[in-house]
Amino acid sequence: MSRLILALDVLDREKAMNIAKRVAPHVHAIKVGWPLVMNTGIEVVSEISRYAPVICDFKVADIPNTTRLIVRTARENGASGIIVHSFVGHDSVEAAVAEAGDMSVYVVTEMSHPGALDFMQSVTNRMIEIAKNAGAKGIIAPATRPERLREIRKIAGELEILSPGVGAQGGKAKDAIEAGADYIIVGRRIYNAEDPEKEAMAINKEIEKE
Ligand code: BMP
Repeated sequence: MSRLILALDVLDREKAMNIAKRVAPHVHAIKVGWPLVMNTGIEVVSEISRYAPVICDFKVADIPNTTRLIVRTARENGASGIIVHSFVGHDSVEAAVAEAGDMSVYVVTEMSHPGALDFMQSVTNRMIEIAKNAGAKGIIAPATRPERLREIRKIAGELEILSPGVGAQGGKAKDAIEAGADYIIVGRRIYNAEDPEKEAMAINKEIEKE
C-alpha cells in the first residue's frame, strides 16, 4: 500500500483528470485544494474520487458554524478527508470532526515553508493537543524539517502524520518517512514531471527502500 499522497495543484480540468487517472493506482489519496477547485468547480472532487480517495485541502480557518458548512459541502461531494487549521481554536476543530461523519479530519500543526517559523512553530504542540482532543484522524507536519517531524511524532500519539514539502520544497521522501511521517504529500515533483505516473512509482520505490 502506497504512503504517497498526490497534491493535484493544476488549474486545468482535463490535465487534472488525466494525471488523476494515471497516478491513482500508485497513491494512497489525492489532495485537491483551492487552485483546482476554484478553476473547475467543486464537482471535481466527486469526479476524482472515482479514481482515488480525495482529501479536500480547504485549510478551513473559521468559526464553528462556517467550518461545519464547508466540511458538509466537502462530504456531500464525495471527499474522504478534509484539512483544517487549528490556530482558530478547539471549538472550530471539534465542529469539523462532528460534521465530518466518515470523513477524516487532518489538522495543520506546523507548515513546511520558512514562514511557519514566524508564529506557527511556537504553538505546534498546543495545536497537536487540540487535534488529539477533538478526535482528528491526523495532522500535517513538515517534510522540510525532519528533526521537527521526529519531535512531533513523539507527541502525536495515534494521530497519522501527513507530511508535505518533499520535492519542490527540498524535503526528501525517505527522510520524512524515517522521521515518522505516515504519508508524504507531493505535488510539483509529480504533476510537473514528464511522466507523472513514473515519478509517483519512483517515489514509492524510494520509500519502500526504507
Ligand atoms: P509541492 O510538493 O508542489 O510543494 O506541494 C505541496 C502541497 O502541500 C501543496 O498543495 C501545498 O499547499 C501543501 N502544503 C504544504 O506544502 N505545506 C504545508 O505545510 C501544508 C500544505 O498543505
